[in-house]
Amino acid sequence: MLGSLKKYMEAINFPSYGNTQYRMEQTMRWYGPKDPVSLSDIKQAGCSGVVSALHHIPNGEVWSKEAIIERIRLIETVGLKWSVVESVPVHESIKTQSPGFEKYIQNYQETIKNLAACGIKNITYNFMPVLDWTRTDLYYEVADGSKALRFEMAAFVAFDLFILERKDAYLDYDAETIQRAEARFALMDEAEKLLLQKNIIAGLPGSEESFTLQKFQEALDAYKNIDRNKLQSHLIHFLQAIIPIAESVGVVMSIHPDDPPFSILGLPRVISNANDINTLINAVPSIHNGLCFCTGSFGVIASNNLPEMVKQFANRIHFIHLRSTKRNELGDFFEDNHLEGDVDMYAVIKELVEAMKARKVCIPVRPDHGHQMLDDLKKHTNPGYSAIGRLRGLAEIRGVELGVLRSLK
Ligand code: CS2
Ligand code: MN
Repeated sequence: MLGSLKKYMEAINFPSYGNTQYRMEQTMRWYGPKDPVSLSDIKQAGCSGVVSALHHIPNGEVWSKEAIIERIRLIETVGLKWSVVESVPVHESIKTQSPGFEKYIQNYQETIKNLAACGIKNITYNFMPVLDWTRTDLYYEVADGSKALRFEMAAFVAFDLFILERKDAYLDYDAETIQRAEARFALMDEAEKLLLQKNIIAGLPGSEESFTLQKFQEALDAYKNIDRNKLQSHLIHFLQAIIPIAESVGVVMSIHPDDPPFSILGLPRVISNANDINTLINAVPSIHNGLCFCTGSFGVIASNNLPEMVKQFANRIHFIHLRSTKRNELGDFFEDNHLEGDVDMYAVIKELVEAMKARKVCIPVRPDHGHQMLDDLKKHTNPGYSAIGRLRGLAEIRGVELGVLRSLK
């Protein structure tokens, strides 16, 4: 990894300031050949690597070496590197431990071995029940006219209570929240209701699942008897099965935090704060049991002190997602510009720079989402994954990193 990064830095003639050989490895997510953002766009954004996954392989199946090599070839043809796999999805049966789940764990182990055999050694996954990341609004217009992703609590609760009509959902909310949801729902026309439903259950980019309302309810039902402790024990069981394999083939595994980092639709959450991370580390201490440090996800909870968390888990952050959210007292949040919002990006990057220096590694980073802006607004884009918004985010992040590095000289 270091070798190719060094070559890249020589190629772009990056001057050496003190410890600058340990910089973040700049990447963007690439969804594969159908992604409207091309590999050469990503290269021009200044990236040396991409984050990719074989989305066409059904969730739970083994990724063959042939399929992996095909993807490597595509990426390397333009002079980029496949830095991180995001994600090898964890099949729902592993999360619920329903009959036959052992087979899916074996398949996961095979995929880890196949990726390692092809030289891909950094894998991200998440352990969110049913849904990957969740938003209510994919085109929320911010003050400058660009569009951002947003989670609006009243709309979300309205979906839960009045569209999904989940049994016992009322028990999860206080009277004020229910009232706000009623008022919000009363304002929605049919088109808005449909769009809201689609945004929540039809699968955002990167999610491997997409549902109809009925199938969605069935998926939720699978968690009827699974509380937080149980889900946590299923995660630990999974880690105990895959981390020794990852270790034996030199792969680092990184769990992505819950997004949003609180319970939704009565589903349990197990990776939302430092305590949750500690539980996993105590159960499976190997350094291969790592973390994808997503500031946008952790940052939604005010009590998560992000720079402190970087310091605390510095040894096992193998992948970084940088993005900032802006929350309010109602539980809403939207994705702000990377250097604005609630995340103290300077302090986070400073800690990351320290961590890389101490560990003598370059950790891959991606601007996790960006606004739809400028020409992006006229194009079909994957919400959160347009070229220009992420380009802006990455440019700002790398500027902050350079400033930190120079100041440490
Ligand atoms: C999302 C997710 O916030 C995010 O990073 O884009 O798709 C995320 O990549 C996955 O949950 C990680 O497994
Ligand atoms: Mn993320």
